[in-house]
Amino acid sequence: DPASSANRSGTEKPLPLCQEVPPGLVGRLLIEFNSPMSMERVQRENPDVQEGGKYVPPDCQPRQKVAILIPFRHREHHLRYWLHYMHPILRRQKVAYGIYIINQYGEDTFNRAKLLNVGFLEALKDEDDYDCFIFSDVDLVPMDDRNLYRCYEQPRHFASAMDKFSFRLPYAGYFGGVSGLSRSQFLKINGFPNEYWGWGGEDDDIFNRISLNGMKVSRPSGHIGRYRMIKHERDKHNEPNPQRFTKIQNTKVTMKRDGISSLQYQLVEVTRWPMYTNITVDIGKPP
Ligand code: BGN
Repeated sequence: DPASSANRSGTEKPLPLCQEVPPGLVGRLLIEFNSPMSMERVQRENPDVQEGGKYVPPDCQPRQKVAILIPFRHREHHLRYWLHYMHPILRRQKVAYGIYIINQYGEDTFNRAKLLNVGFLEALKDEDDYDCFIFSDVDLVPMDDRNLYRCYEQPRHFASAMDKFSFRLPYAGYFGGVSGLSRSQFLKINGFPNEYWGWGGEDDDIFNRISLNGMKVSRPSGHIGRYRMIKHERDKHNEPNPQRFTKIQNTKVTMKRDGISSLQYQLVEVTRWPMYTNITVDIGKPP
């Protein structure tokens, strides 16, 4: 039982609730992607992470249980950096968490938001008591551990100051990169759209869903919401989606039918690696 610890007399004594602001945070972090990273090193430096990339604070009772979902295909090198930086940060933040890589099977057009819908259902199949879902791109690492990876009263946009946008929001309604919704916030918007194939617009559709359902995005301040993005070439099979401009005009109508309620997919494989759980899924291809 993670909520208690054995004392000397052999009886169990309940752990205190984790503090609202974790005491061991260090603030601003040096993040760089120059020297290559190995999975052996990540494992060696994170011995207290359990199989499948799960962690529970040993010294206090966490306030939330967070599933971190990463849409993925062919970015192993980014994943090693991401895990290297994120496991220690998440540990200091004192939440219970699990890391899920949602790997798109095959080489058809990429679909980020549909993969994240799959991640939501598969994480809940794995552990039915996740309170909070954080959706992160694999190439984004926070530069400050005070940017707490948990859920808030309102849907959260974490990546408010990315280096590639000169540490500012590119526009007021930007919801890309790293975001987080509680289980009830996610269900209230019928999850994410399944019909955005290729790059762009799905994050704007999610922002629209949030606003249309009477919620308001919350963000960390500009100096805490800073991120480093790993530079990379444009991916194959993820070309800008020419339909995105018209699609984001129609969220109000489409969100009712297109979402977690209409999600269809074929699970290909679930593998529990030491540092993460890999879920490979066939999500089909654009019509
Ligand atoms: C926007 C994209 C987002 C992307 C940001 C930042 C669209 C929809 C038509 C305007 N939206 O323009 O998906 O996250 O840029 O790169 O393309």
